[in-house]
Amino acid sequence: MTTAAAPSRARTQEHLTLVDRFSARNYAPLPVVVAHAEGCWVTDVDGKRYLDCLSAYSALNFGHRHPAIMSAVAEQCGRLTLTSRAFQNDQFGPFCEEICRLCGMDRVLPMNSGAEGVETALKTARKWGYKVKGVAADQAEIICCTNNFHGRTITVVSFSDDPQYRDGFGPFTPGFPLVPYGDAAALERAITPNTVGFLVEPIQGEGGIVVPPAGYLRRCRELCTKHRVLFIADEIQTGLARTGRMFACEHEGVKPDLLILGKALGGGVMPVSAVLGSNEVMGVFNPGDHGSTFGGNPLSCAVARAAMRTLTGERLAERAAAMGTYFVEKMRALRSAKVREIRGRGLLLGIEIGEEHGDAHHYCELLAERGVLCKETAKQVLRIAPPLIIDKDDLDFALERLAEVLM
Ligand code: IF1
Repeated sequence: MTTAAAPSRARTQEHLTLVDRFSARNYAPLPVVVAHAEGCWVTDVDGKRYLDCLSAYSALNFGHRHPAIMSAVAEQCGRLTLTSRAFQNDQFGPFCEEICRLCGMDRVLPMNSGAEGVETALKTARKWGYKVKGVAADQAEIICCTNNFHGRTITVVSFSDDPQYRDGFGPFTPGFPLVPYGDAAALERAITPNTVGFLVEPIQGEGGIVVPPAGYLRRCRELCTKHRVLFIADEIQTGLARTGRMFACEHEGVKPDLLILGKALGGGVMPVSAVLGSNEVMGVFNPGDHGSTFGGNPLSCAVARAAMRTLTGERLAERAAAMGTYFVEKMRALRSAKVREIRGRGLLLGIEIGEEHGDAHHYCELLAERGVLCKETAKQVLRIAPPLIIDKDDLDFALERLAEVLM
């Protein structure tokens, strides 16, 4: 009896060979070479289809090439793409108004990558510390959390506690003491008269989809208010409907002093980040203090406006909450002996694999063979973060394959 020929992976192999020869080896991606994508599905160069359960680490909350976002891109590309901030452009003012209203903040400073947004928030907090709070020059401290991930610049990895993210990149930027994530008492003990900010992820993504204890964010908010420390929420991954609310801080009724957005703000098209705050905090900037060539460019403003319209128009936060509840219930019903814990909020979910059953990357490989793409986080955790437009049929496709590899 002849067996069906294994599907050709010739084109895939061609691309893997090119990348191996010419790219720096700063990643070890799954051997999947994507050529086309639409909605929640991608197709590789050899024609194999996969359900995308990573969403480019939550940058694809709307799915791939969402029609409303793509038409905004096409329309704007037909008129104007870039001016620099040396001049104004007709997308910038409306973008600023719309994002401030969405976030309930007075002012916004737009940047590009998430790390640039984090750096901008750190500079804002330090400047506010010196100019408004009255901290002595060069003494400002910003408290961060263990197990954090806020990007890859030298200052940001200066306060990482992951040896790999720091190895070979010193000397590091001072002024960033760490406290255990989830421990508000430790935060209070770490605050000094020089503390100007507290930087926190409402849920730690790369740290392993770690949801803090109930009340933690609220208690930290109270402590920041009491000690006049800026509560800085890094919602680059958790924000914009991913966790079932527009912002993850809303799960505890917390309003940050500085809000950092990125990833999905770019509509799955281009890097767009933003820092938002009150007039008092964002008022520390004078012309020439800070900026970037592409920050606030007309194309990124048009894409971000379309992204915000889509988030609210398609009620994606409610959808993420409902689909996330559906997924977790079905996943728990499997009662897999290999699964130690299922955690997260909305469609930012982590499936922790017991160490005796191998690491999460192994299951990512098994799932990719079966047409589901996801990525491990913190070695033992399968991160499940599909586009927020996903429906139950596609979630069932993922659940069936998770059952195959975990039962
Ligand atoms: C990589 C991780 C996720 C972020 C938070 C800032 C940034 C990120 C909470 C910086 C970026 C990305 C970076 C990407 C992989 C991915 C990631 F695994 F690295 F940690 F999502 F969990 N704050 N996260 O999650 O934003 O400069 O990348 O636009 O570097 O491998 P960026």
